[in-house]
Amino acid sequence: MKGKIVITGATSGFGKACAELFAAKGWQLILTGRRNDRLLQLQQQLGSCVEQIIPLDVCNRDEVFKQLGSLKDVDVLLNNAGLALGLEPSWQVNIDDWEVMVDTNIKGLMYCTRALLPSMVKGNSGHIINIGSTAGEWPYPGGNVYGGTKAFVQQFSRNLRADLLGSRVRVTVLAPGMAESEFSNVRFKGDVESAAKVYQGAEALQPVDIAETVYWLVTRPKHVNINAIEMMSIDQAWGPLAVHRDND
Ligand code: NDP
Ligand code: 8X3
Repeated sequence: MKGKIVITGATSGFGKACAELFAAKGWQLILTGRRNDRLLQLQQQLGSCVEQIIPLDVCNRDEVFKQLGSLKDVDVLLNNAGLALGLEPSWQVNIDDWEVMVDTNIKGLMYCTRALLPSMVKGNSGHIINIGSTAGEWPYPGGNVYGGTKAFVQQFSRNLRADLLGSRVRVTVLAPGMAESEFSNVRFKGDVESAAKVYQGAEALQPVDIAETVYWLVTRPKHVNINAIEMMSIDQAWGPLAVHRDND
């Protein structure tokens, strides 16, 4: 056995790709997500590598502490569960969507971290990898609270490092740009046409690209902490700052 990884949001996209890659590399997996049917499918697919599946909503604080707080000998916590909802300007947005993003991307990530960190500190070993986003660094119209939650993930990761100095517990924030997963289906609430348009004509990052990067991160020598990685598809880059002109 190479190590033990807990993956939040393993039922799709990056989390699922990580589960598949880490299983292929001989790791033990603890897989979580809300959709139990998908967890069961993954368990069947990956066999004995899956130590445990835990149907879990990361927003449910008591459940997170109950389910993750008692786990032992975890080498890696991949805080991946997250979502964007909507792309409307902030004055038109559904406030419930904002709350769900805060509850999931910020509070859920906090709960999972706080639940698992004591045993890592006690064992003086472990690695927390937080999935941020380019949206946490680079603003765009409609990114409002989603980008804000990912900026939290970035700064929280750095602050964890500051707290953990003197221990051998590592922390990394991994911030991908546009990647093809169920992310846009969720963002556009099942509007598959709008979701498909996000990736049309461009070669987006694929979940396996993120999984390979996560694997690289955890296989660095133990004295090496990669603080942050930002990665994008070759077909994505920054544009000029926007300027409103009266005659627009
Ligand atoms: P997917 O929609 O494919 O996967 C999201 C995962 O998060 C699912 O497994 C889902 O599981 C889980 N999840 C969502 N809400 C909850 C919750 N309340 N409790 C537990 N699990 C939850 O998208 P991605 O794989 O693309 O997204 C993974 C992460 O990467 C997210 O944090 C996202 O913000 C981030 N990201 C995505 C990018 C992209 O372009 N795709 C780029 C940069 C970052 P279930 O529904 O079963 O609970
Ligand atoms: C997902 C990437 O650009 O849709 O975090 O916000 S983006």
